[in-house]
Amino acid sequence: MNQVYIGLGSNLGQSAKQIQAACHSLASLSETKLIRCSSLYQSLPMGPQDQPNYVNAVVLIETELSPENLLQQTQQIESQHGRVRKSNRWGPRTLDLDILLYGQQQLDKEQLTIPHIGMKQREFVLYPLFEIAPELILPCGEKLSDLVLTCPINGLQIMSD
Ligand code: ROI
Repeated sequence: MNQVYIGLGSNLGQSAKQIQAACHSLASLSETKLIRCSSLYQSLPMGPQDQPNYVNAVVLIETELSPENLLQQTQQIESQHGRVRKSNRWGPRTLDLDILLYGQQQLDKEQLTIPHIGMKQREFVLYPLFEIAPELILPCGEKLSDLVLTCPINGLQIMSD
């Protein structure tokens, strides 16, 4: 079993519902168990500011799917949830699923880089991840708790439901 952390984000449509539905979809993947879900967080857009705030979360799954196979599955979930891939890389989206960590593996392929590029600087990844895995050590050897300490919170807020 591989422990895999996935980041979820949405800033179009009913974002909180999208994220919750995506968790259910992840839970029902073959050879996969949903282990833990963070709270939902509201975050300010990184990148162009003329887009709505985001809802973000992080989940832990255990899976036998390979990284490539899991990527296919997460992309399928994205399109089932109305994601339209646009050339505008940093634009708004109904659902974004990012494979953040796949066990201690490091992977650098055209389609897939693990650990996810940029995760170490993103408060909307680090804080939800810390909520569900406070003891985590990244494949580079850095402690998640150290990264969180040096990452500005930038308006990130836990959403109450
Ligand atoms: N900004 C926030 N706050 N949350 C995201 O999930 C997110 N995703 C993105 C970009 C456009 C980089 N900005 C984001 O892809």
